[in-house]
Amino acid sequence: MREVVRFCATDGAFERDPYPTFSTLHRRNQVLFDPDLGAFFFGRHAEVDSILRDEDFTTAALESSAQPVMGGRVLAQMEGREHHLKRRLVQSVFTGRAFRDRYGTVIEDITRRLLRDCIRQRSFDLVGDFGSRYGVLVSLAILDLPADRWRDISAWHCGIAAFVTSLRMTEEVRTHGLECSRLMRAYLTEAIQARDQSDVASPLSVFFGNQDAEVVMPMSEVVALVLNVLLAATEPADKALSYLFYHLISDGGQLQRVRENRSLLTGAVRETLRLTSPVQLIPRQTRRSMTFFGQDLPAGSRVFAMVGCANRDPSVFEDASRFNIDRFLSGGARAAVMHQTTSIAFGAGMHACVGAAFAKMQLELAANIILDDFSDLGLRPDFRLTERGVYTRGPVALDLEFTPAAASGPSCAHRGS
Ligand code: 2IO
Repeated sequence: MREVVRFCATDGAFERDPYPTFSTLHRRNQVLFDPDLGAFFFGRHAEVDSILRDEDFTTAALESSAQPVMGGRVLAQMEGREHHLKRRLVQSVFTGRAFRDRYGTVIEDITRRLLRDCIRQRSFDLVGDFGSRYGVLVSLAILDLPADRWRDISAWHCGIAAFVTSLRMTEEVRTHGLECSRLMRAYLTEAIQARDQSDVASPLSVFFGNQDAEVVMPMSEVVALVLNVLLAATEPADKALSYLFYHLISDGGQLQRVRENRSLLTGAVRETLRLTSPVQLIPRQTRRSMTFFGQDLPAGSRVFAMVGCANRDPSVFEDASRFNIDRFLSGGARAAVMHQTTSIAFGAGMHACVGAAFAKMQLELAANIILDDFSDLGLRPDFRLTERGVYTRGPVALDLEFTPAAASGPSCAHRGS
């Protein structure tokens, strides 16, 4: 038997500084149990990886934690043929050459336009002045949804995300989340009805199924799927981008290296997602009673896989709490394989994030333009990093100073790759 340690995931101390808890879990053979939530928390890399790959850990918890605001089941709740077909559909729309050709410049344009407002100031907040707008605008763009109501959509998104990611739901969060969900779904239904049906390559057309489609969804399922994509693409975007720049700037040597050799950005993005994973927890529920890594778990136990903790496990990552942009790149092909088997930022197993490639592309596109537009970037001297969230987690703000680039227009050093 291993040691079960009482834990309160929602007491504020863990949210402020989870890192001592992480390192205790790495050092000792412990599992955390939050009696208030009735949930076990596993944080070692091997445990988290097993939970996510083992089908005896189900996603049934999402029925109460997500479905009420998603208006239907999300991909992660599906199994078998339905899961296979719908996942493949989403994958086909948001990956590949055609996707990059269609949306790459759209994402770049959004980034440039938002940065223009930031450049007018001497300093700006990469989260509040840029990232939160950027996240929702890009999500709307890749779904071919109009951008004019982005402020409402951003507010509804926050209410829905708070519902999905709250560990202990207050009545206020519940009511507000359900109201945001109602407004969001009404809006999406209308926007989807008004879509350009002649654009057969649009994600919305593809979701409705072309002539010989294997999967034909009614409106309610399309709305749920669109909301699933919208939420999953928006919620982590500003968090990942601001963490990336926080790490790069805090370690100025690496910022300079990336500036001069943009191909290093891929590794920097991956390393950011490992060191500060924007999605820290993934909920599961045991299908049957079992003994898991020495821990007895009754059937129906609530379990959280601590992704962010696993990604700092020193038995897997050398110098695990250091931001090392070469971690996944040195070693060529071997490193690429290593990365897939070691960082769990996008989950693992059959429900691993279907948008992982898109997320990395989006982050790289935006980061390249930010580096182009700001010839020097620094943290404002009075800035102190404050992170918020135990489920999804990110900097509350990132106050940056800069000297505007002398040349107008982007440099082309890294283009054409
Ligand atoms: C939307 C936490 C934003 C997903 C979720 C209810 C299901 C699923 C995830 C990620 C990120 C969200 N879970 N994306 O953890 O689609």
